[in-house]
Amino acid sequence: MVAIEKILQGSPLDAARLITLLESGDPAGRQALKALYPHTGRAYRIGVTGPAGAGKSTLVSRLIGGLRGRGLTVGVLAVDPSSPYSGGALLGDRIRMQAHAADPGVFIRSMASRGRPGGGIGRNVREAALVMDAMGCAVILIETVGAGQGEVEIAGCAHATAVVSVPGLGDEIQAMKAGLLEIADIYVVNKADLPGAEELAAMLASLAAGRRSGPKPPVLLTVATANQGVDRLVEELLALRGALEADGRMAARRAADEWGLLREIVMEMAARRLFAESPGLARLREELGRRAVDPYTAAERIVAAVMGRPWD
Ligand SMILES: Nc1nc2c(ncn2[C@@H]2O[C@H](COP(=O)(O)OP(=O)(O)OP(=O)(O)O)[C@@H](O)[C@H]2O)c(=O)[nH]1
Ligand SMILES: [Mg+2]
Repeated sequence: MVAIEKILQGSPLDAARLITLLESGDPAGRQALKALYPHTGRAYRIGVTGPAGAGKSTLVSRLIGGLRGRGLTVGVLAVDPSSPYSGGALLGDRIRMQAHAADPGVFIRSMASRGRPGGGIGRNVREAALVMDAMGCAVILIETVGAGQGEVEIAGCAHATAVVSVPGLGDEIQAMKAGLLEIADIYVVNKADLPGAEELAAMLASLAAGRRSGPKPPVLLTVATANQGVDRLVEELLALRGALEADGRMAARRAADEWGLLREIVMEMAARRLFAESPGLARLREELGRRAVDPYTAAERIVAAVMGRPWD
């Protein structure tokens, strides 16, 4: 049994259990989310994304400090983390560990995007975010690495996206331009203590100025290790929330996110149903093995049988 009441009271243990259940695709997890759903819809989800080693985790640890300092509870979802978190700090950072380790206002969860049965990473991220929302996290930080399609998919689960880049990654910035930079609401140049930060910031500012639609993303410089520029970033992220709410983008993004989750649930349910073992399916597999039928005709037969009508 999933302890709904305990999750609503913010129990990290019960929330973690439910997220594990949801990751495994257990129907009990879905039942629990039905009960929790009316208690969700309040959290502000912020994607923090960028190339490996850009300092995202260090920055997220600092953001936790800044948000907690403003009395906000924080959830963190780290997708494919290479350095583990503990209680609001990167493992190994003793001072910050002491600061957040016992803080009940911080909930952290890691998640692997590869090798997961029955569903894309988008659904897992969205469901974990819903659980954190229900347990009372006011802000949810979603850390993802890279510059590929997966990150754009995860960014679709966030209400706002901060794209982190660092000086000295010429080629990666080029690669990021296409996808990630387009979805950024805020550009962060981290490791601003290193040479080339100003040039990178200028390049991003000109990129922002060239955007065809929507507000131009601000460019902020940070030194996460020294906690510099982080307070300004927190202010910008919170101000952004107000701006998104005021001009209707928040409502549109929430709606798109809900629709994205629904699509993923339907796909998963349909896939299960389509491939549920049956004598007909076994027969078809046998026919396919003998090349008595081609895969296209076989696929049409499965879909037609399950959906109750021929497929076009
Ligand atoms: N010089 C400098 N180093 C930094 C800064 N921020 C982070 N680092 C260092 O950069 C390294 C990577 O930091 P992480 O926070 O683990 O980076 P990440 O982007 O989360 O890395 P992945 O999760 O592996 O993609 C660590 O050694 C940090 O101490 C910064 O502002 N300046
Ligand atoms: Mg990291």
